[in-house]
Amino acid sequence: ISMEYKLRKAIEAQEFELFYQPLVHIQSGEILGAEALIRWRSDGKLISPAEFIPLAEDSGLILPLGDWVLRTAARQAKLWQDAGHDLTMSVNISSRQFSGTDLALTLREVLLHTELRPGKLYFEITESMLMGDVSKAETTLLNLREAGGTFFLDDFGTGYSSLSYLKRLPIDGLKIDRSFVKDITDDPDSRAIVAAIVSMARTLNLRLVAEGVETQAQRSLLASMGPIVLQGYLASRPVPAQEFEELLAKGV
Ligand code: G
Ligand code: G
Ligand code: MN
Ligand code: NA
Repeated sequence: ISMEYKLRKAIEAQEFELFYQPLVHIQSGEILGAEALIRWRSDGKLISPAEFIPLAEDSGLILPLGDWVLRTAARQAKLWQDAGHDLTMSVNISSRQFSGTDLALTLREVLLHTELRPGKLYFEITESMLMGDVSKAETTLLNLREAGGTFFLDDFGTGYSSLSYLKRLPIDGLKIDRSFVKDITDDPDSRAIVAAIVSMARTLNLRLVAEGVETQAQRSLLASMGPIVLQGYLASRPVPAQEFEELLAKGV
């Protein structure tokens, strides 16, 4: 049986779950938001999105799957909002979803139905989705922003970032790729790259998240560089919603 067939069946059988990883204030550790990360529970074991997202993209199955992710994450965000938590919710958007025509429509509908506070739903997109036809990307972003979306560039620094498109496009923030964070304490080049990103973000008025923060040393160094939101195993791995609620109750 082909993997595509299994994936199609899994969508019908609703074998997917979202895990949530906290985004925290770098000094206080207060939970500011969550990134929704999809998991496939197949015969009791969890399959990583790294194994099926590429196939879902190639086959077009990412469209129904991405739709489910957005709706499910928004519904969860609403539950947490109703429980008194003021959190952002980040959702990864794949390139086919981004360039398709339905995303703005879905977003409008989702925001209308869930009554999430404005500006709380973040879309993570990658630099590669913006390259090529920048005018088209600009139109897409403006449509989505009008529908209520906020945009972060994921894995920032690994793509072909050009200052001109960062200035031109309606992007709200950057997520510093974890490959730079990983070496930040030992490698002067990584440190210099992160410092440059921090300075550029300040100039362009972009928010910053550091991905993959695993140690206190990385956290201290990042905290000394500027206002950066922390994400990574140091705070928590991605966890099921119920465990995320325990983090909200106990702190990270
Ligand atoms: O959570 P994990 O480290 O296993 O994620 C692996 C990759 O899969 C990451 O690049 C992540 O961005 C991507 N990913 C996780 N969840 C989703 C999702 O809901 N949609 C898309 N398009 N990608 C996702
Ligand atoms: O590509 P993207 O940034 O969306 O990937 C997110 C994934 O990165 C998460 O799903 C998670 O599995 C992984 N991740 C999150 N925090 C850490 C970390 O501190 N260290 C490592 N190695 N991976 C992480
Ligand atoms: Mn992401
Ligand atoms: Na990401």
